[in-house]
Amino acid sequence: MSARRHLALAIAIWAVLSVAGIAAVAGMQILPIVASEEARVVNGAFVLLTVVSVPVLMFVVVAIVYSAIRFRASDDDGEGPAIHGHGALEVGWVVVTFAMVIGLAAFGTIGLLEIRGDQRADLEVKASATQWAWAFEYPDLGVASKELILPVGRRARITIVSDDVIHSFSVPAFGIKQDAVPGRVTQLYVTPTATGTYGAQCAELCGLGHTKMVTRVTVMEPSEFDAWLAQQRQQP
Ligand SMILES: [Cu+2]
Repeated sequence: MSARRHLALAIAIWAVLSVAGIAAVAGMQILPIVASEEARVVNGAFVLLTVVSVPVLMFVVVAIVYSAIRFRASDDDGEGPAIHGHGALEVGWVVVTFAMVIGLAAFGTIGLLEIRGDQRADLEVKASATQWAWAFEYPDLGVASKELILPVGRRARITIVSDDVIHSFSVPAFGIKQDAVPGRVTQLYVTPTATGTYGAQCAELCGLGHTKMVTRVTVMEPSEFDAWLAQQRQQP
């Protein structure tokens, strides 16, 4: 078989495996739980990275396996002919990888703007981190809570502060994580899309009690949220 036919066959195998691999992962939910607008964007980024990496993986696998099978030498341990530069291959390599990196950076920027670009919020929440607990306040509503309660479909701005060391507020189901830095105020936005109870945890090693620095996030219907607020206000 000529070199050209080997190349054509290898490209055909690569194309078939790439299309099959992309079909298997496209539209997949990679995050275990997607319970916010932000998590949907983050999941989309994971899916795109996986889709883009399939042809790259198949390129490496097909090149190695095809070469190992078709060009193996059973009784010859000499080195093959030396290969010198290949202009078109080198230019193609640089152009394709450059386009992939710039394309992914552009996609990531659009996703980041979708998550954090809009500064508007329907609800203000202040999250305070201390060794080793979270506390939440709703400054406009005059309510405080040990757990985070949010109404579904409303965009909340969570302002995060720390009194002692660096912590990190992370809600995997919402696809969000933000450091709590002493002396600094950090923020994140979340728009829950599904009612339910989710876990929140500190995601920055902050001392002996770090692993116990967990709390719950409950997403309610707006009417239930209003009832919860009224109930909290009645408590002394
Ligand atoms: Cu911690």
